[in-house]
Amino acid sequence: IRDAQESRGLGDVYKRQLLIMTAIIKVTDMKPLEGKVGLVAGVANKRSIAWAIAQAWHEAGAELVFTYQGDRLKGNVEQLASTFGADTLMVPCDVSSDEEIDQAFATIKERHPRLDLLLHSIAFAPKEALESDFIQTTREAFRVAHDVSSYSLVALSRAAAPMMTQGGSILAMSYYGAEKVVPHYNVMGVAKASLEASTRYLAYDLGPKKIRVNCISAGPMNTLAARGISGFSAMLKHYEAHAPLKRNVLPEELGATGLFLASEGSAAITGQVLYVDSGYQIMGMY
Ligand code: NAD
Ligand code: 0WE
Repeated sequence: IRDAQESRGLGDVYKRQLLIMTAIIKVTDMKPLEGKVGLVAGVANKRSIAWAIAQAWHEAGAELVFTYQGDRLKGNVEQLASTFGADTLMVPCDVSSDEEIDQAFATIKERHPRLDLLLHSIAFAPKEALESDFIQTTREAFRVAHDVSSYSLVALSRAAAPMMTQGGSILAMSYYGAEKVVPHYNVMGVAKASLEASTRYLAYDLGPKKIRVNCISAGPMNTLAARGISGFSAMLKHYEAHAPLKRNVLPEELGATGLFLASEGSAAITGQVLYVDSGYQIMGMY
């Protein structure tokens, strides 16, 4: 368009039109996240929700950086992320350590001074806290659940925000247990309520910098974090029977919503929790 404006001569009408047409074709041909840089935290394996959203972001043209919890997951993440290119940056980052977060962002900043997208797809509570009654939650289990599953969003957002110099989109994963009692979800439900409230306060802080912060609240997904949770397959069956859409959610559907929340189509959406749960959350009686 600037080329077109600068071609001034009287005989240049056609040349001008041609340049405008070329610019329009270029823009309409662009993938929605072309030129964007995204940080993805929370890939453990190919079933991870983070991986589903990373694939959608990648296919939309984003360049991605991955953080992983520790050496135990390094191999998995390398195998997956290197399919996006051998030079894909992967850095260790245990979010319960301020030093690891600082170190990770220092490394990321060297390669990518600007960041546009951040995905937080991380949760942990000590196993016994998800097995006993909520009332038995220890001070330590409560602390760890909130530290890893909620505070980490604040910490990662604070590190990422100064790099989001052209605005940005921050996305975190939540679950229905944040707003209603889901037996055995226990302290994780309380931590998700904290994550969702943090999303709103972060959205308020970062709005003036054109950084949006939202949550996807996903229906139950068959991932590593769900494995070993007793009665999990019964939960999948329950959604099939009772959710309005009478089916469970597919990973690629979380990818599609993750892409929407990262793209211009959601430019005026911030501080929200978007349910991607086959409609389950609207039900009052089943
Ligand atoms: P997942 O096990 O694939 O992902 C969880 C991730 O958290 C792992 O990559 C793990 O390494 C990471 N993690 C845990 N502690 C960490 C720490 N200290 N530092 C850094 N990373 C740490 O399981 P998932 O189901 O993909 O979970 C991703 C997110 O989705 C979580 O926030 C979870 O609560 C949420 N979610 C899951 C479901 C479900 O049914 N699976 C439903 C709704 C929301
Ligand atoms: O957020 C989650 C699970 C997160 C999670 C999973 C584990 C298992 C291994 C957090 N901490 C741990 N700690 C471990 O030691 N989900 C939304 C999946 C989930 O977990 C449940 C659910 C659902 C759904 C637990 C009880 C009831 C329902």
